[in-house]
Amino acid sequence: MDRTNGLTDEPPAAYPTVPHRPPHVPAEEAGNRARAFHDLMARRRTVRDFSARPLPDGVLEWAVRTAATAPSGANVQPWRFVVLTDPERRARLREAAEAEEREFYGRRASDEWLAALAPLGTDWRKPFLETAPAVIVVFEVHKGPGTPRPYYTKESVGIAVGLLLACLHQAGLATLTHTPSPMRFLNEVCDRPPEERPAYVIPVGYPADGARVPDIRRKDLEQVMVRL
Ligand code: IYR
Repeated sequence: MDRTNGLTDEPPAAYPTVPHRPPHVPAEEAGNRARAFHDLMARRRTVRDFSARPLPDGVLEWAVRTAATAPSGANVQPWRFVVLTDPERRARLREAAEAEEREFYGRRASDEWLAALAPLGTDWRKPFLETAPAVIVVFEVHKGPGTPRPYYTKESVGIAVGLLLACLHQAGLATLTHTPSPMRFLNEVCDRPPEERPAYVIPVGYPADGARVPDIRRKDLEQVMVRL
């Protein structure tokens, strides 16, 4: 029987089932566990100043494995995580990204968009693409030779990236969710085929000593949750 896990054009007729083994959390502990996770995640911040301190062995691999546990449409798992650590490759990435960003900030972005970004102080310069010890470029994998048609691709990849950021954060690392636009240059920089569409560029590393972040606030629960 074909047991290819939906990764080819020939899906299996039906998956066999196995008992579900969720982690056991006593009901009286659930609130504490949820709150502890919140307190950890609330300290995650997008960082733009990275140190060159190397990453501990194995963390990137565990983070990508974690991301790859995300739910996906029809279990197609339509993601590719390209991990760039080679300095020469990251220099190419920076050069190409900055060329796009110069166009974005100088020409393409509307005044409204630039005004929305102004409080963050971002500009076309992307030194973090070289200073961070690793950059993960996340691709959506669309239908191509040897890859099946995915469903809910953006949703699936977005959830995977959420898990990736959460895993890296709880390992003590900082990330930046960078979105150069347009992104097609990333196929060439990362040697990926056209059915793979770049979606996120994520520098990973330790924050620089004394790194500062904007004093932004998250919305209150009442602003984001509606009870019916
Ligand atoms: N991609 C550009 C611009 C940018 C857009 C948004 I929306 C941000 O939240 C931050 C930056 C850049 O990376 O600078």
